Amino acid sequence: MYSKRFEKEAFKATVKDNVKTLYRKKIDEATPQQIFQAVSYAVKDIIIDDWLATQAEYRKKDAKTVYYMSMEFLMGRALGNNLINMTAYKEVKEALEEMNIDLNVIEDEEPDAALGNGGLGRLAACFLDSLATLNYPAYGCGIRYRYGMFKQKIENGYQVETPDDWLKEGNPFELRREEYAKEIRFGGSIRFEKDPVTGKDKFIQENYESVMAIPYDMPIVGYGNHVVNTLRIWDAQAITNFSLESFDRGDYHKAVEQENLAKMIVDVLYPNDNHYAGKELRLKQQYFFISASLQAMIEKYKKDHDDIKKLYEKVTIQMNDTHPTVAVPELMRLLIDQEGLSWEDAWDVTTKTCAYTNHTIMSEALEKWPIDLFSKLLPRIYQIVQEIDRRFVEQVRKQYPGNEEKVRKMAILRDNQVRMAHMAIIAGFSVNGVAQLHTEILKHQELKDFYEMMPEKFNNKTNGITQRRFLLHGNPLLADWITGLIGDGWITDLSKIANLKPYVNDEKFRKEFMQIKYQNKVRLAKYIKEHNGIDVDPRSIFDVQVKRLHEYKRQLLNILHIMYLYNQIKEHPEMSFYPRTFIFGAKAAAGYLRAKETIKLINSVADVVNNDRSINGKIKIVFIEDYRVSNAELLFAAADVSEQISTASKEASGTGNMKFMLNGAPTLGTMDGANVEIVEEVGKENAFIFGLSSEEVINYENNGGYNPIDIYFNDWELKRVVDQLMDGTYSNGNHEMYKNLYNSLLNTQSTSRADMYFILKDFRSYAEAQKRVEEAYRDEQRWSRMAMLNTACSGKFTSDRTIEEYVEDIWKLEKVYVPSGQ
Ligand code: 26Q
Repeated sequence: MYSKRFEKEAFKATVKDNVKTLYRKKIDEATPQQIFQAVSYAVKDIIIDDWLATQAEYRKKDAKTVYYMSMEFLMGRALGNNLINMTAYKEVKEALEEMNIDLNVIEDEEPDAALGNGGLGRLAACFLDSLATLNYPAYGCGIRYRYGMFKQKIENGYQVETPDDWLKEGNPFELRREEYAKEIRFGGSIRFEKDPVTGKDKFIQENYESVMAIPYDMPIVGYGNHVVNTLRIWDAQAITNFSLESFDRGDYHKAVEQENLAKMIVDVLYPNDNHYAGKELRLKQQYFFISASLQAMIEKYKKDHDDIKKLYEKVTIQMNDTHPTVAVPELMRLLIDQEGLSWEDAWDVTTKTCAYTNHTIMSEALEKWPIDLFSKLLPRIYQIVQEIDRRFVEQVRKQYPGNEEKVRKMAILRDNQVRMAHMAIIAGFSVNGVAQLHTEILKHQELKDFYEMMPEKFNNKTNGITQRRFLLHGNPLLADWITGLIGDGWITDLSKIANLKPYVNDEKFRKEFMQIKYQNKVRLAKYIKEHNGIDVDPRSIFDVQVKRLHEYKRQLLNILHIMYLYNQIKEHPEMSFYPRTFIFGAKAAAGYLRAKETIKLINSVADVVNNDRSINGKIKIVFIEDYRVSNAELLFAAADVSEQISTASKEASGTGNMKFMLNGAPTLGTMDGANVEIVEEVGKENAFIFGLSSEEVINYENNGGYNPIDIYFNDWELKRVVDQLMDGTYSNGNHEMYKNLYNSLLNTQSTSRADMYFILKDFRSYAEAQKRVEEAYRDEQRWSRMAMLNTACSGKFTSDRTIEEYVEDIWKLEKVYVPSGQ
């Protein structure tokens, strides 16, 4: 497709040229980083033509556009992915080989764009890939954090966070677009005036602070279709002429303050996953990128349309969780104060434009801003929220006369807080959960009252992942093999991967499948040797749990079980045991004590077990430092077992589970989130399911929890493991090191229930499921069938399917076909 532009000699010449103009060097003198830059600029140069052509075509077709608003885009690396989607990866690899350059080495020079925490941010990235691939006009709108997700170092077994200076060497794929800068205002007060001419109310913000928002655009390349969409992330800059003015007036202080405000706002991503922290700066970030994005959106719309009341015909806004929900009152403000619409007309437009996705039911993740903080920072926005709330409460009272309980439960403003989820639901025309089970829990538990009042808004959109990154790029051996058998249609239509099913019955193909898995395990073993200095045997079972560290995800259950296995092997050296490599990767939020203690525990157990010669290497434990998108690709490809062991009802969907499945790793998990649908697709005989159901968990919770003490005293092996947290076995005799973990399991502290996440309750069931894993793995025929069936049944879990459902049910977009830009 792009083969003309990637005519080898021409491409090689461009790379050489770039090295010369950028660094005044010959190619053989250039560092790998310099070659990365030179190659990336050569690639960007080609992308630009299609980028122009795409945007021109969208404008010509006057196509409806989705604005995907998200505080997080966990993009990972761009170079390899762009080459993949331009269908030029192999040609470029060859071209570089002829210059004695290894593309994989060059790819490793690129820092991950880690502008997100975990699932929610990576989902946004997968959605952008699918939107472009499916020919849909779309913008991703977010923040250009100066520092992304922190880099994790493990020192003495503890997590140490260091800043992620991802822009240090420059980002070759971004485009700064100064000319689209927007002013954003914070604080001050609102003066009310009647316009003498029109007689309309006017709201004038005074004594505010302001910053300029400068957009940086990143190309989002569709797979083999010449579509290039845009991820627009905003940087902040002080308003220079304003500072000068202040300086002239002797207000030097104010000028410096504005400079600082600008620096602060986009400085760093909040590294909390599934946890709300009511920090003023976070609200500033939210309003900053939302106001800028909406101003740009309206400006663009008005270029070609003159009736702002029909805005919703040409744009739709998807809010990625509540983080961008200030879009609701901000859109109202722009429509009323700037565009002169009445409240009713503005409300009509806003409620036809905004839609909301919920990603969690964890109460500690719900965004509730103190009114005091909110109204001071966003005085005009707060007035609008008050009016939205007033009208909504009026409606509730009308529909449920005398039922003040409903008002108390459903209002936006209550107990001196602004409840963002309520605002999103009230103003959104669509409210969706991210897996079937999650959506059902929303409808019948968490958001019951809203569901009863407005059932038509609620819908499910089960998450998905992009097979372009997580199979085609991350697992080239398997990708090529699949293409050899069933053709390459799966790359843009993953339902076709079901065509592998007939081959599952043929031992020859199962052997080949497992041979590829083995090679990927060798590749990972090499990475582990380089990064951890640990020798792992690629013939052992690679059992992988990689995800953010959170109590509800229960890494603690996994490591406690490993401690239990180790005790057993020590006690019965003769017992049969299939060698296992337990692999963890996880970042803990910087202030999350129990999460950090869990990381230390994993590393301490690893130290003891890995160095115990007496167990003959039957168990190895590896903690992958700095788990991120780029090394995740290696891990999924090499995994035998996918650990998805959250407390049922707590994991909204999970998306790592899908990446493992696609790469042929059966799920060991609870009936939670999208695991339920994975089992539905692959059959429960091809997964290892254990533990309480979500109903049972919710039942216990509604009745004050359960008592772990009985379990503790009635299961001596489990008791021994729990006691080992306190007896110094894994802490060189220090009895304090894991006391927070110990207490979380057993102590009935006044602040929270003991074992809130049902770890002891589910322990035996988990251990039995692990036994079944071992048994299944020993039977090569059976295991290879299970593994291959997982890949063959993963068709549903492509983000392409998810996006088509969003388009059909919520966004109502039309596909736009783009001629090549060359
Ligand atoms: C909120 C306020 C202040 C600071 C931070 C936050 C914050 C940040 C990130 C709250 C939540 C998040 C991230 C949530 C998240 O990643 N949720 C995951 O979303 C995935 C995609 O839908 C699901 O698959 C996961 O189950 C869900 O946990």
